[in-house]
Amino acid sequence: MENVEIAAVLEEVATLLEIKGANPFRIRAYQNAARSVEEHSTPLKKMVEDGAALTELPGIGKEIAAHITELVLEGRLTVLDELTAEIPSSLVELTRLPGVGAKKAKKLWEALGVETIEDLKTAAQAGKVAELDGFGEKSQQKILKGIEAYRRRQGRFKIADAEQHVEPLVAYLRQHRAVQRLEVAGSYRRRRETVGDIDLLAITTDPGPVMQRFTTYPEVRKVELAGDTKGTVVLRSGLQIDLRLLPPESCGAALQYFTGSKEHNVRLRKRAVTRGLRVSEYGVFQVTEDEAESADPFAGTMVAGREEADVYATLDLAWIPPELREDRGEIAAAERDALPDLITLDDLRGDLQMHSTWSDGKNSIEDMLDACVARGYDYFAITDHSKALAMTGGLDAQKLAAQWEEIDQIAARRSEIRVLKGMEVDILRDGRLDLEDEFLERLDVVLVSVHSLLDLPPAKQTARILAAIRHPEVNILAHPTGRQINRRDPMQFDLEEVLQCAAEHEVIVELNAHPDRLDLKDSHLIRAKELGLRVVISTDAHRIGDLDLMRYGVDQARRAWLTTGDVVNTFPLKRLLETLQKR
Ligand code: DGT
Ligand code: CA
Ligand code: CA
Ligand code: ZN
Repeated sequence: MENVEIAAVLEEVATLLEIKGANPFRIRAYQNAARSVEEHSTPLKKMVEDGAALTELPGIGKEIAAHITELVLEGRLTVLDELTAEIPSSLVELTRLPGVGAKKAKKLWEALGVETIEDLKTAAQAGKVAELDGFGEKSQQKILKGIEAYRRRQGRFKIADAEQHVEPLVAYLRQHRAVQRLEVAGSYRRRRETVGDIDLLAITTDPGPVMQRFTTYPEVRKVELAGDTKGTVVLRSGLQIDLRLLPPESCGAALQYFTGSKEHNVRLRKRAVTRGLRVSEYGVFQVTEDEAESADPFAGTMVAGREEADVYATLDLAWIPPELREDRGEIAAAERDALPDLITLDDLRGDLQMHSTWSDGKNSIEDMLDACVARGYDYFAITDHSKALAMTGGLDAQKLAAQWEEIDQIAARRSEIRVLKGMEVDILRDGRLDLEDEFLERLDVVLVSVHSLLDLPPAKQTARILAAIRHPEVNILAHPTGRQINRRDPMQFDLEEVLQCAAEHEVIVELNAHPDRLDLKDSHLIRAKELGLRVVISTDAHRIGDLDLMRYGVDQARRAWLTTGDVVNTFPLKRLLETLQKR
């Protein structure tokens, strides 16, 4: 159990006591203890295990020390259990809404039976909140607005959306003379598909003016915290930004620590302890037993801190690419010097899914060709929709044949790149394909995908997809789960069975690089690789600019440990064509 988790439990007890109407001194004691625990740099869990006196910490008396010990050793807390037997613990969340304190939460619960945010929304929409003593129409509206904003905050930003806000902020901060270095850490640096918040790191010997510049950034809507070493703001977009200020000698250690993931860091720290080292955001320190428990984060002898690679090196590990830092075996691999040689954007030689004006794309085939040449590709595939997608102007066999004539003409003039004839063929309800076999046979690359009836019963959906990928002409299963991040859940079907069948029939699975899709996602790709499947990273471009989305796909591929050998569009043309020529 981490210090932050202990602090959160103490905070929860404080809020429940407040709702209950307990003695204010008692409430304050829990709040102070929570803050003290959160700020303490040694894990309290370790202190408990070593029998150290928790009462040495500021704000921690005998009673709360006993609670922390119980929490660490038992994983539960009697006083919390007693409180939640009386008061629903979901009321704590209610108090995070603007205008709802402990007293009001209690009133809403007692008078209207409101226990959750959802209950509160229903009651407010029915006008019941306005009727309560001490609320009124105005505060009812405020609550409804607050719920909306809270929900939005809970939501995670897609990485591409976050970039829109992060890049200008980073540029703005780097302009400041006191900023020696500025890096983005957290899930953003690990290139997760969505981010909860942004963790910035500024290296400076003059923190005051840097914090000042941060909090006065024009896009800031709210300053949550502006301390000496840490600041938090919420931008107008709703994106929360944490900024930490550190001295140059801690730069690498801070970058390591705040990049996470938390699970990765926990494993790393365990490794450090067995070597008599203490790893924190300030550095790696050789410590005696006493120093290991010291409240001074610089206790002991500093053995690393300035460079991130040194943090790993002092733990006898190779530097680990951020995308791998999810505690999925990367530390064991780094120990054996067996980290994968991850794919990079430069490794890609082509793009195998894009649309043109023949269906719903915005650019002509030749425009797309120019754009692919500009990106240094050796080949690309035009893969317009088939006729079942009527709204996209999907092509029937006759139109497809006409498209081939155009492709042949262009190819005759433009030998600098190879245009592959492809199609994104719809998988019909019963698993048949939306194009006749004699045309499928003549395509260079056949993609199949589900665009309709995404909510078939799982067994039917699975059978439908299996039937399609068993077709001997099929090369690629495009955007296999159909999800759209933060918008549409993946289809319900047996992905494992589909992956196994794809492996058996030499069907390549797509990693759709569009940041709204990223489908398959990292964990699925890891499984695909285990099953010996090949992957293709494609942009699904509908206009020239979309071709640049490739990098999001590469990020996701790196998170899945993929190398060039796993990804077919890193292959030279000849090898790619052989791979597409099944059987
Ligand atoms: P997010 O923001 O939900 O997308 O995910 P992260 O990974 O960016 O998480 P965040 O912002 O809460 O924290 C940033 C990094 O700081 C995290 O990846 C690792 C580090 N960190 C935060 N809390 C703890 C902690 O309690 N223990 C350890 N070891 N590291 C932590
Ligand atoms: Ca974060
Ligand atoms: Ca954060
Ligand atoms: Zn599609």
